[in-house]
Amino acid sequence: MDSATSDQTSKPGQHLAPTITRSVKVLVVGAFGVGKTTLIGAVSEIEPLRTEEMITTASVGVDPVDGLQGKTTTTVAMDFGRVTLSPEMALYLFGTPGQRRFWDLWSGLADGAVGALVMIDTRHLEDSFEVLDQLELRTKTPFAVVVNQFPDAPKYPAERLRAALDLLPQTPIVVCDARDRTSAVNALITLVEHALTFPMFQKVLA
Ligand SMILES: Nc1nc2c(ncn2[C@@H]2O[C@H](COP(=O)(O)OP(=O)(O)O)[C@@H](O)[C@H]2O)c(=O)[nH]1
Ligand SMILES: [Mg+2]
Repeated sequence: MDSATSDQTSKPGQHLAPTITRSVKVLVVGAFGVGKTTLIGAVSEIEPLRTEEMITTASVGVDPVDGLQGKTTTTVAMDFGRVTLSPEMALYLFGTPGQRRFWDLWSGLADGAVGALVMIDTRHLEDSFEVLDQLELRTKTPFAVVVNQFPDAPKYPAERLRAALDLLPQTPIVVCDARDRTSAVNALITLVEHALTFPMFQKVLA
């Protein structure tokens, strides 16, 4: 994981390095407004593909915006980006909408993915219950929980979050700032290392 860890602040070029031998798919999931688009934008070496639409009056009452006063767009399909984690490995990131009306997409999107980053905002923990339930129900994907630490959000010790979210002892919990590339790349490395503990992914990732 040298290239990402040695220089996480600057993004490598647009072009995929010729040394890359493994391309793996990772999902980025989480409730509305947790920072999925922000995280993919912060890490992606290619111009992230975004499919966002202005929040219209049609989504008022459907998409909660408490605490997200600056948020004027909502992801209607998904975000896509790429990050090179080592000279050999590139991750392709698929940010998938968290709203209930998109849940049916998840199983298809999870096909072939080695893992999912589940983003959490501790101001709206209850929104994460549904996301975790649906992820477990619709996919068999290993996941890591990433707390996107907003300044006014409560800070809980990892073990309290583990209990509140009913996570297994081995599920990683990391705190990150989705706007910060180093922090977001570290969260992705944690996820890949976790996925490596699953025998079915050892061939793909090692
Ligand atoms: N303070 C702070 N704001 C953030 C952070 N991550 C995202 N935001 C803001 O929170 C809002 C929601 O983020 P967005 O990435 O659109 O969420 P998504 O719905 O999960 O894609 C945006 O206005 C971001 O600028 C963070 O780590 N800290
Ligand atoms: Mg988004």
